[in-house]
Amino acid sequence: QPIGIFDSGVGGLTVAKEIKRLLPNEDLIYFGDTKHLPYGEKSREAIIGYCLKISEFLLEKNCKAIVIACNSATANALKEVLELVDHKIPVIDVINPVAEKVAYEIHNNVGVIATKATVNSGLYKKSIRKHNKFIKVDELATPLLVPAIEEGIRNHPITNSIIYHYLSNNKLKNIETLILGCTHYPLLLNEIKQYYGNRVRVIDSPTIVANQLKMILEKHHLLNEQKSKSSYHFYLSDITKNFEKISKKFFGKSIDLELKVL
Ligand code: DGN
Repeated sequence: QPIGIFDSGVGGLTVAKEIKRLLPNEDLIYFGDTKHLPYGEKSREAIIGYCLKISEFLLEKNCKAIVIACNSATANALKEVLELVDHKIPVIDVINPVAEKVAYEIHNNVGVIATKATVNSGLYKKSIRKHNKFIKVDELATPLLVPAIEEGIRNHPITNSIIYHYLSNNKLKNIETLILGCTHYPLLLNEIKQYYGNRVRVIDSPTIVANQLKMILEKHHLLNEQKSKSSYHFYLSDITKNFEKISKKFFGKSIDLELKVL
């Protein structure tokens, strides 16, 4: 049985890539809702509607676990996806495992950059402070980053200016730890690290999420122990050039991309 992973576009590939590395025997189905991108600008109701349709599709595909590889989807539709799935299979999100780890391991000021949909939900702050009331968490919406990444504008003065514009914001002035609260952002990790140098530690969210998935699969005896050639299947609600490019870079040239409008 495959693991189902979804995001609005290429962002979830940063999580899928880590899952592939950590769990090389597993088959993966990835759904990129490129037709409805960016989720970060959509209403809560719209995001819930997209996430429920995708989750139904992944259940039909007989997935043994679902990874919501999108912060905007987690922040707005986690409860609804959990209700739909109704404990039939595990659901892993990208906010709670990261928030929990940060709450226990970090003792300084934490900044979160994310889409508007995620920042408006306040879920990072709530989840971190549920475990650690003393941590200071500042969240900043950085909405121009996703369109730049989806346009494939990386390693470029335009993205560096956008990064400078956001990271120099007063809200993030005193942080010592940064959470990339959008699964697209690790694609700009080098540029973000360059801005900070050694001053700020950037949390490696995709690795935390992949480890959490592994732990949950182990707990439910769902890990695929046999060494076989794994299959990776990609469904997209709109096939875009940038998705083709990035998915091939992460998963190799021979992957299938299939159009699937839900
Ligand atoms: N990758 C998504 C996230 O983690 O929030 C959002 C991308 C988007 O659609 N704005």
